[in-house]
Amino acid sequence: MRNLSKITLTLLLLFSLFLLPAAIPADDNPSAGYNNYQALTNALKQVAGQNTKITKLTSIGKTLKGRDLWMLRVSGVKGPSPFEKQALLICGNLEGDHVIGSEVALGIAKYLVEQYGKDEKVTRVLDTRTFYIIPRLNPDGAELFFNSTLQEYSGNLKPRDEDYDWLVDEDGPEDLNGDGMITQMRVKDKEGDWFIDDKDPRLMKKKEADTPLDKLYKIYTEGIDNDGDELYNEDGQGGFNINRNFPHNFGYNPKGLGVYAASELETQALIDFMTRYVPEQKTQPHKNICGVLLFSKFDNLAAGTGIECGTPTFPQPAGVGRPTAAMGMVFMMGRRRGAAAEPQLPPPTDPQPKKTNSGDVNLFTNVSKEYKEITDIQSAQSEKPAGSLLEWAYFQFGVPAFSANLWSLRQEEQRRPPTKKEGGAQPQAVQQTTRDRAAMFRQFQMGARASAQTQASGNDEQWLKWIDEKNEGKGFVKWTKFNHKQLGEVEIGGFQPYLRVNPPADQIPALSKSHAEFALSLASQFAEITMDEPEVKKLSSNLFELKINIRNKGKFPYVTAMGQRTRNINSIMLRLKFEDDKSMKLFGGNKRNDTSSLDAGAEQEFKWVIISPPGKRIDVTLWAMNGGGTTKKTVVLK
Ligand SMILES: [Ca+2]
Ligand SMILES: [Ca+2]
Ligand SMILES: [Ca+2]
Ligand SMILES: [Ca+2]
Repeated sequence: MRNLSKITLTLLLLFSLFLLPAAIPADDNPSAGYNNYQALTNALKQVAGQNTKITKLTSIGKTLKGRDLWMLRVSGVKGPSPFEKQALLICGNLEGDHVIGSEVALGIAKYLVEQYGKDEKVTRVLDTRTFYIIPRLNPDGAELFFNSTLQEYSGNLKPRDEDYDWLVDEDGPEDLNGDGMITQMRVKDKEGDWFIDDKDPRLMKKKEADTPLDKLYKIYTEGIDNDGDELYNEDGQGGFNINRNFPHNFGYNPKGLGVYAASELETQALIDFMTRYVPEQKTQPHKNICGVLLFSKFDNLAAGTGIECGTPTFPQPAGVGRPTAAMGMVFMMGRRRGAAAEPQLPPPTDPQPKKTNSGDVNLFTNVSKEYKEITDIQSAQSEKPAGSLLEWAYFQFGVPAFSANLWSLRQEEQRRPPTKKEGGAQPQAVQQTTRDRAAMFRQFQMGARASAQTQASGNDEQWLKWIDEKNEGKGFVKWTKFNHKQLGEVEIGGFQPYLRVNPPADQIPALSKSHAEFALSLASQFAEITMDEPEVKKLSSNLFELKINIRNKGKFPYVTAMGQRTRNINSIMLRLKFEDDKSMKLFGGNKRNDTSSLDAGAEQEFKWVIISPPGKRIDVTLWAMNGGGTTKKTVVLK
């Protein structure tokens, strides 16, 4: 009996050891140094509490799992109200796995609050501008980054039937080798599309016409076929990538069940925040947003300029014969593996604008140039967006919209002389760490030849090079044989989840600082509509001419060319109010004049002839919701 219980205990112990997920060493865990939802919430409350005169933390909505979508408003104490100042919306982490976006947005918020009243530029910009910072628009999806088993995934975890079999979330991936990560399985299969690279056995390459059949492999996400439909891990924890859910260039599929543009709570909350009408205020309080800065897997600052829409395609379920690096890849336009055939062509008569309006090209080009100067990020990887906030903000909301990828293989120009210590990297805002990964990364950036044009498999090669040369060989799970109960002998291996999406946390301070500087510069360029001192000319004893010049002192037009096309405009209004309507009359013209836009540096002259006894007063009001709010002046006719 004693022996038996000993054996049972040993067996139990062994069994429990087997069941325990092998946690990744803390040092190598990609989420080390990142904030999970609770930590982010605390951090935002702390930043807001540092200076309550200039901050306001509110929740713009809740996710399906009840998490708040935090929005921190930062606006200086001077100048007009936060609702009247031209505003920059900063939004990150729409793709669940792109957690770096939320960290940099948080870093910007910290920088603004800490430097207000200390740094001259921060103070000046905050006294004339408002920042709406929404660091994490997909907190449910982001929480996966902090799980004990790592799986790269972009969606928001809303249960969804991804393979249209009327079952929901019935076949997710499994960590078969117990290393705490969902990676890939490769299996010899004559019908496969992949073969092992001759030079690097880690690397899988797309088959060529002359590849021998016995060298071909199929690639699956790690796991078993739970529902016996011969598809592997085709329907795991569900949801939709918020950055593909916006109502412009949305990728629909007639078979799609229950997914439509702005179907997700997070998408709705953001659109509502930007456009909602508040009856008590008789206004749309956030229509003062003059530009959007997004942190996402798309990049139109270093990877290119302007916005060119991609072909909207509905995500296909993962499964047999379909090469996906992980379930998340299905949703990750930016990082889909391989030049997989994309049979869907854009509908020939799609009425949606898909390219930067020619009238706005210069604006985008100038901002990209400035971004590269400020951040020293000279290139980035990006695919073309479809259904992203980037597109909706520009093509529908009508404001300039920018997105920075923050972390991808880059090719840096060596513009500054190399420093001894870093052998070519420039140190400006880079934090020194014991291993100085930032410097190593920068060196790699200079050597890498990756670009948006590179094939996905080419990127894999570059990432392996980065792992070997700059990351101490860490980041790739070596292919190892595994006896799969359904597929027979397979090998499990591949890139560690999140490696190619989020940088090591020691990059966050430098990225935050450079992007805070860029955000400040971007916001300071918004249109500023001002009025010159009104000029009164006496034409006769009771006839006066009033002349008022309004001008745009900003570097951006009051309304983009795209905004004029979509008519999402708050026109510039100039209005006269007479002291005495009985004795004062307009000789032609109108008391209220509306102008739809004013180019950067442009001015417009308004003239009235007024019949009035001398000495009468006129109140002049200039109102420009996206140009600095209300300006009032009083004129005396004499
Ligand atoms: Ca299903
Ligand atoms: Ca695994
Ligand atoms: Ca299945
Ligand atoms: Ca499975």
